Amino acid sequence: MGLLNSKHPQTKQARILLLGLDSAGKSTLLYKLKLAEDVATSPTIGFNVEMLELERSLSLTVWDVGGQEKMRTIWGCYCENTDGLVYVVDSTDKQRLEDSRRQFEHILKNEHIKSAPVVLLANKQDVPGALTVEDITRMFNVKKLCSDRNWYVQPCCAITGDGLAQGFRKLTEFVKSHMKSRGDTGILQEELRL
Ligand SMILES: Nc1nc2c(ncn2[C@@H]2O[C@H](COP(=O)(O)OP(=O)(O)O)[C@@H](O)[C@H]2O)c(=O)[nH]1
Ligand SMILES: [Mg+2]
Repeated sequence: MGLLNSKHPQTKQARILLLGLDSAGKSTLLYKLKLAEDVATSPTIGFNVEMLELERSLSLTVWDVGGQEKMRTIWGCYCENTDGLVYVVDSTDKQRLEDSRRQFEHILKNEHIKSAPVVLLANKQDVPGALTVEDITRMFNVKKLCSDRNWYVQPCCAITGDGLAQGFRKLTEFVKSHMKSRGDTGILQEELRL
C-alpha cells in the first residue's frame, strides 16, 4: 500500500486480513495484541479494524471480519489490496475443522490474495487435547495449498497471548518480502536515507 504514517515517517503500512470461523479467537487475539500496545480500541459493526505497530518499520492494519456463516460469504470482498492473511483455527473444535479447512482453501483461491503470505494460528493451545501444529498443518494440507506463497503455522493461546508475537513477527517478515517482490513503490524512508 505504501502509505506513510505520520508518527514515524519511516513506517510503511500493510493491510492484513484476519479470518477464521466464528469463535476461533480472532477478536480475542487482536485485542490482546492491541492492548499490549496500550492504545484505546474502536470496534465497528460487522468487523473490527485495528492498527498494530509491532515494529517501527511496518504498521499493520488488521481487518477482523466476522466468521459467522453469513459473513463468510463476503470474506472475498475484503481481499483487495491485502498484503497478508492470518487464518485462525480453533484447535479444539474438531467437529468444525473440515468446515474451517474448506473456508481456508476457498479464500486462498481469491485472485486478490493469490501470492499473499499466510500465517495460520493454531489457537486455544491451552486446552488439553488441542490439535497440534503438526496435526493442523497436515489436516489443512497447508504444504500443498500454500505451495505458491510463504506460509507458517504457529501454535498460540489468544487469552494469555502465548505465541502471538512469534506469529505476527513471521507475518511481518513475510509481508515485507512480499511487498518488495511486488516492486511496491512505498520504499521505506529509512532505506532512502542510506
Ligand atoms: N481456552 C481458550 N479460549 C479462547 C482462546 N481464544 C479465544 N477463546 C475464547 O473463544 C471464544 C471466542 O473468541 P472470539 O475472540 O470472540 O472469537 P472470534 O469469533 O473468532 O472473534 C471466547 O469465549 C474466547 O474467550 C484461547 O486461546 N484459549
Ligand atoms: Mg470476533
